Amino acid sequence: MSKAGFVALIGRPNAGKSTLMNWILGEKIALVSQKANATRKRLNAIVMHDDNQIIFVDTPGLHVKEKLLNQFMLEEALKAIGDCDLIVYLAPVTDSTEHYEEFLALNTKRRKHIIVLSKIDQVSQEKLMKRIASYNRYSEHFEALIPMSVTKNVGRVDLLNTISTHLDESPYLYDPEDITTEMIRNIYKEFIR
Ligand SMILES: Nc1nc2c(ncn2[C@@H]2O[C@H](COP(=O)(O)OP(=O)(O)OP(=O)(O)O)[C@@H](O)[C@H]2O)c(=O)[nH]1
Ligand SMILES: [Mg+2]
Repeated sequence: MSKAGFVALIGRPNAGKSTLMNWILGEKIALVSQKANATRKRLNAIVMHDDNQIIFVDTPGLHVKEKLLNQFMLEEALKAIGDCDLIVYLAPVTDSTEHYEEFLALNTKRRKHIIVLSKIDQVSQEKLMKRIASYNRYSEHFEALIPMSVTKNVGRVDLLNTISTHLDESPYLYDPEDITTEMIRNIYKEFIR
Protein backbone atom coordinates (compact mmCIF):
# COMPACT_ATOMS: atom_id res chain seq x y z
CA MET A 1 0.00 0.00 0.00
CA SER A 2 1.29 3.44 -0.91
CA LYS A 3 1.46 6.40 1.44
CA ALA A 4 0.35 9.97 0.71
CA GLY A 5 -0.24 13.15 2.64
CA PHE A 6 0.06 16.90 3.00
CA VAL A 7 3.21 18.26 4.63
CA ALA A 8 3.13 21.95 5.65
CA LEU A 9 6.39 23.92 5.57
CA ILE A 10 6.18 26.27 8.54
CA GLY A 11 8.70 28.77 9.89
CA ARG A 12 9.58 32.42 10.33
CA PRO A 13 9.96 34.75 7.33
CA ASN A 14 13.24 34.03 5.51
CA ALA A 15 13.74 30.62 7.20
CA GLY A 16 14.26 29.01 3.78
CA LYS A 17 10.88 27.29 3.26
CA SER A 18 10.44 28.12 -0.44
CA THR A 19 14.11 27.34 -1.17
CA LEU A 20 13.66 23.94 0.47
CA MET A 21 10.55 23.18 -1.57
CA ASN A 22 12.18 24.14 -4.88
CA TRP A 23 15.30 22.13 -4.02
CA ILE A 24 13.33 19.00 -3.17
CA LEU A 25 11.25 19.37 -6.31
CA GLY A 26 14.27 20.13 -8.49
CA GLU A 27 12.23 22.87 -10.20
CA LYS A 28 11.79 26.50 -9.28
CA ILE A 29 8.09 27.01 -8.64
CA ALA A 30 8.11 29.09 -5.46
CA LEU A 31 9.41 32.64 -5.18
CA VAL A 32 12.63 32.90 -3.16
CA SER A 33 13.97 36.21 -1.92
CA GLN A 34 16.65 37.59 0.40
CA LYS A 35 13.92 39.81 1.75
CA ALA A 36 11.46 38.38 4.25
CA ASN A 37 7.80 37.81 3.33
CA ALA A 38 8.42 36.58 -0.20
CA THR A 39 5.63 34.01 0.03
CA ARG A 40 2.10 35.39 0.34
CA LYS A 41 -0.16 32.43 -0.39
CA ARG A 42 -0.01 28.70 0.15
CA LEU A 43 1.47 26.73 -2.76
CA ASN A 44 1.51 22.96 -3.14
CA ALA A 45 4.24 20.86 -4.75
CA ILE A 46 3.90 17.14 -5.35
CA VAL A 47 6.98 15.01 -4.75
CA MET A 48 7.16 11.25 -5.38
CA HIS A 49 9.61 9.47 -3.07
CA ASP A 50 9.72 5.67 -3.60
CA ASP A 51 6.03 4.65 -3.37
CA ASN A 52 5.07 7.70 -1.36
CA GLN A 53 3.38 10.86 -2.54
CA ILE A 54 4.39 13.86 -0.46
CA ILE A 55 2.44 17.05 -1.10
CA PHE A 56 4.46 19.95 0.28
CA VAL A 57 2.52 23.08 1.23
CA ASP A 58 4.73 26.18 1.19
CA THR A 59 3.37 28.92 3.45
CA PRO A 60 4.06 32.58 4.31
CA GLY A 61 6.42 33.09 7.26
CA LEU A 62 4.95 33.01 10.76
CA HIS A 63 5.09 36.34 12.52
CA VAL A 64 3.04 38.70 14.65
CA LYS A 65 0.09 40.20 12.82
CA GLU A 66 0.49 43.97 13.01
CA LYS A 67 -0.69 44.74 9.49
CA LEU A 68 -3.67 43.51 7.48
CA LEU A 69 -1.47 41.73 4.91
CA ASN A 70 0.50 40.06 7.73
CA GLN A 71 -2.74 38.91 9.27
CA PHE A 72 -3.79 37.33 5.98
CA MET A 73 -0.39 35.64 5.71
CA LEU A 74 -0.52 34.32 9.27
CA GLU A 75 -3.97 32.90 8.56
CA GLU A 76 -2.62 31.20 5.42
CA ALA A 77 0.05 29.51 7.54
CA LEU A 78 -2.43 28.54 10.26
CA LYS A 79 -4.80 27.03 7.67
CA ALA A 80 -1.94 24.92 6.35
CA ILE A 81 -1.20 23.71 9.90
CA GLY A 82 -4.88 22.85 10.35
CA ASP A 83 -5.20 20.94 7.05
CA CYS A 84 -1.92 19.01 6.92
CA ASP A 85 -0.96 15.49 8.01
CA LEU A 86 2.52 16.47 9.14
CA ILE A 87 4.43 19.71 9.72
CA VAL A 88 8.02 20.42 8.77
CA TYR A 89 9.10 23.29 11.03
CA LEU A 90 12.08 25.15 9.57
CA ALA A 91 14.37 26.74 12.11
CA PRO A 92 17.42 28.59 10.75
CA VAL A 93 20.42 27.31 12.70
CA THR A 94 21.12 30.86 13.92
CA ASP A 95 17.64 31.21 15.51
CA SER A 96 17.18 30.68 19.24
CA THR A 97 14.62 28.11 20.46
CA GLU A 98 12.41 30.99 21.62
CA HIS A 99 10.81 31.05 18.15
CA TYR A 100 10.25 27.31 18.29
CA GLU A 101 8.35 27.83 21.53
CA GLU A 102 6.15 30.37 19.73
CA PHE A 103 5.42 27.75 17.10
CA LEU A 104 4.55 25.15 19.76
CA ALA A 105 2.06 27.63 21.21
CA LEU A 106 0.44 28.13 17.76
CA ASN A 107 0.24 24.40 17.07
CA THR A 108 -2.80 24.06 19.30
CA LYS A 109 -4.00 20.79 17.74
CA ARG A 110 -0.59 19.22 18.44
CA ARG A 111 0.03 18.19 14.84
CA LYS A 112 3.04 15.88 14.50
CA HIS A 113 6.13 17.76 13.34
CA ILE A 114 9.70 17.34 12.21
CA ILE A 115 12.25 20.09 12.88
CA VAL A 116 14.55 21.02 10.01
CA LEU A 117 17.57 23.01 11.17
CA SER A 118 18.13 25.06 8.03
CA LYS A 119 21.20 26.90 6.64
CA ILE A 120 23.69 24.83 8.66
CA ASP A 121 26.41 25.98 6.22
CA GLN A 122 26.32 29.31 8.08
CA VAL A 123 27.80 28.01 11.37
CA SER A 124 30.70 25.90 12.64
CA GLN A 125 30.26 22.23 13.56
CA GLU A 126 30.57 23.20 17.22
CA LYS A 127 27.76 25.77 17.01
CA LEU A 128 25.61 23.25 15.15
CA MET A 129 26.07 20.67 17.92
CA LYS A 130 25.15 23.24 20.57
CA ARG A 131 22.00 24.16 18.67
CA ILE A 132 20.96 20.52 18.28
CA ALA A 133 21.44 20.04 22.04
CA SER A 134 19.23 23.05 22.76
CA TYR A 135 16.38 21.54 20.68
CA ASN A 136 16.80 18.13 22.28
CA ARG A 137 15.34 19.61 25.46
CA TYR A 138 12.01 19.61 23.58
CA SER A 139 12.38 16.10 22.22
CA GLU A 140 9.02 14.89 23.52
CA HIS A 141 7.33 17.40 21.18
CA PHE A 142 8.91 16.51 17.81
CA GLU A 143 9.31 13.31 15.76
CA ALA A 144 12.79 14.03 14.39
CA LEU A 145 15.39 16.77 13.93
CA ILE A 146 17.21 17.04 10.61
CA PRO A 147 20.16 19.37 9.93
CA MET A 148 19.92 20.79 6.42
CA SER A 149 21.75 22.97 3.94
CA VAL A 150 20.49 23.61 0.43
CA THR A 151 23.75 25.42 -0.39
CA LYS A 152 25.85 22.38 0.60
CA ASN A 153 23.27 19.85 -0.60
CA VAL A 154 22.89 18.21 2.85
CA GLY A 155 19.80 16.51 4.29
CA ARG A 156 17.49 15.98 1.30
CA VAL A 157 17.15 12.18 1.35
CA ASP A 158 17.12 12.11 5.14
CA LEU A 159 14.14 14.48 5.14
CA LEU A 160 12.19 12.57 2.46
CA ASN A 161 12.76 9.24 4.26
CA THR A 162 11.73 10.67 7.63
CA ILE A 163 8.57 12.26 6.18
CA SER A 164 7.67 8.96 4.47
CA THR A 165 7.99 7.11 7.79
CA HIS A 166 5.44 9.43 9.41
CA LEU A 167 2.80 9.48 6.65
CA ASP A 168 -0.25 7.20 6.76
CA GLU A 169 -1.10 4.62 4.13
CA SER A 170 -3.28 6.17 1.44
CA PRO A 171 -3.93 5.97 -2.30
CA TYR A 172 -2.30 8.78 -4.30
CA LEU A 173 -4.15 12.06 -3.96
CA TYR A 174 -2.87 13.52 -7.26
CA ASP A 175 -1.55 12.25 -10.57
CA PRO A 176 2.07 11.20 -9.82
CA GLU A 177 3.14 12.93 -13.06
CA ASP A 178 2.05 16.35 -11.76
CA ILE A 179 4.42 18.62 -9.86
CA THR A 180 1.99 21.15 -8.47
CA THR A 181 -1.72 21.46 -7.72
CA GLU A 182 -1.58 25.12 -8.74
CA MET A 183 -2.57 26.43 -12.17
CA ILE A 184 0.57 27.28 -14.16
CA ARG A 185 -0.96 30.73 -14.75
CA ASN A 186 -0.83 31.46 -11.01
CA ILE A 187 2.79 30.34 -10.77
CA TYR A 188 3.74 32.80 -13.54
CA LYS A 189 1.82 35.53 -11.75
CA GLU A 190 3.95 34.91 -8.65
CA PHE A 191 7.17 35.08 -10.68
CA ILE A 192 6.16 38.37 -12.27
CA ARG A 193 5.41 39.76 -8.81
N1 LIG B 1 23.29 29.95 3.24
C1 LIG B 1 22.09 29.44 2.98
N2 LIG B 1 21.08 30.26 2.60
C2 LIG B 1 19.87 29.72 2.36
C3 LIG B 1 19.64 28.32 2.50
N3 LIG B 1 18.33 28.09 2.22
C4 LIG B 1 17.78 29.29 1.92
N4 LIG B 1 18.69 30.29 1.98
C5 LIG B 1 18.49 31.73 1.69
O1 LIG B 1 17.55 32.28 2.61
C6 LIG B 1 16.81 33.34 2.01
C7 LIG B 1 15.31 33.14 2.24
O2 LIG B 1 14.86 32.01 1.55
P1 LIG B 1 13.32 31.73 1.23
O3 LIG B 1 13.26 30.33 0.71
O4 LIG B 1 12.72 32.79 0.40
O5 LIG B 1 12.69 31.79 2.71
P2 LIG B 1 11.15 31.60 3.12
O6 LIG B 1 11.14 30.89 4.43
O7 LIG B 1 10.37 30.98 2.01
O8 LIG B 1 10.70 33.11 3.36
P3 LIG B 1 9.20 33.77 3.32
O9 LIG B 1 8.51 33.27 2.08
O10 LIG B 1 9.47 35.23 3.29
O11 LIG B 1 8.52 33.34 4.59
C8 LIG B 1 17.21 33.33 0.52
O12 LIG B 1 18.16 34.36 0.32
C9 LIG B 1 17.83 31.96 0.33
O13 LIG B 1 18.77 31.92 -0.71
C10 LIG B 1 20.74 27.48 2.90
O14 LIG B 1 20.64 26.24 3.04
N5 LIG B 1 21.93 28.10 3.13
MG1 LIG C 1 8.71 31.63 0.99
